[in-house]
Amino acid sequence: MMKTEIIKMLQTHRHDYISGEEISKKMNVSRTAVWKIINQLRQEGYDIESSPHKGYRLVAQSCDLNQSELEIALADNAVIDRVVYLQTVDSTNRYAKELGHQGPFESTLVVAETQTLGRGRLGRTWTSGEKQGIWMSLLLKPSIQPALAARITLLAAAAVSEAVDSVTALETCIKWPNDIILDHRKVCGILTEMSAELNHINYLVLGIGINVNQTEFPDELLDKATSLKNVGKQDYNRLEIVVKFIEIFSRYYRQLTVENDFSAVIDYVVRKSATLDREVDISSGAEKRRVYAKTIDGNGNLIVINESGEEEAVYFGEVSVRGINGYI
Ligand code: BTX
Repeated sequence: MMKTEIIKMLQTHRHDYISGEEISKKMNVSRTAVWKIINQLRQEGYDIESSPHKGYRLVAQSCDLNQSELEIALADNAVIDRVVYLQTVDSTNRYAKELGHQGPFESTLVVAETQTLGRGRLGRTWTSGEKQGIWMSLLLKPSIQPALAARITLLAAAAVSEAVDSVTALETCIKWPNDIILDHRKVCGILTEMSAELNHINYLVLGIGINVNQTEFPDELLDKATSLKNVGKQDYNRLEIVVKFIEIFSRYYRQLTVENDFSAVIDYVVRKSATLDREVDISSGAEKRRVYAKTIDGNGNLIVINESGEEEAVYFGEVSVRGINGYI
């Protein structure tokens, strides 16, 4: 995309002017077209100086989420082909599923500044305040058996936790299989949806909501939810977190789908798990049982000691797990 190319040129000439003529020649467009794009970039938050004789100069980087920065971050990415950045949408998962429904698609990252109908699992609501968090979905076609698709959820949980810790220096943990916890509260939720045949996946949508800079939550979430800012007492850069997440996610995703290697994810999840070595309640529909969570096996299943003292594997997607004291 031309806008991305121009911002890249300005970035490589950082601190120097680059003439409108040079840009227009390289891009093969008129100088008026260049001027228009420069104005769009300014609206996206880039501080670009212009001088009648010298041309344009990038004074300050836009450091928030926007289409151009996401495209630059994804330019050499081997997993994600395309990005759609939206100001508002009902749900990024719904949007990505529609792309998947329409037939052949490229792997796409959908990011929105706000969702009017953000969804959790089982039709629950996900609060997605404007610019306060990262509300995104990845539309993918993983070359794995549908029965193993839940691995992608765990993989994403590991990648979110690792990315957040690395950018913020906070310490998150993972509540198997799909929540990221900070200071005993949920800071990120993951909703995986897919369309599949018996032995192949048509598309998979991985929806991720990360609470970043909000300081207020609706009353009913006060004891369950938190944000990075609530705990770290500062604002965090959402773009940096998304870029780091994509880098780590793509590495794990290729290990799983190309090399069939899930071990790095499992190691990470076991190390950072909030669920293990304790009694937990697992519920499936109306049934609720109290078991001891022992470990996570190589396939990502939770291994528990059940009521009869026997070891049992609990599969993803079947249950919700609760600590017996409080949310985790
Ligand atoms: P979940 O069903 O595990 O969690 C939903 C529950 O979490 C809600 O019922 C509520 O109690 C609580 N909750 C709601 N909003 C928040 C919040 N902002 N922070 C913490 N807790 C909250 C988890 O479902 C999966 C959530 C996925 C959200 C992403 S955002 C991008 C994508 N698009 C979309 O519509 N959903 C996903």
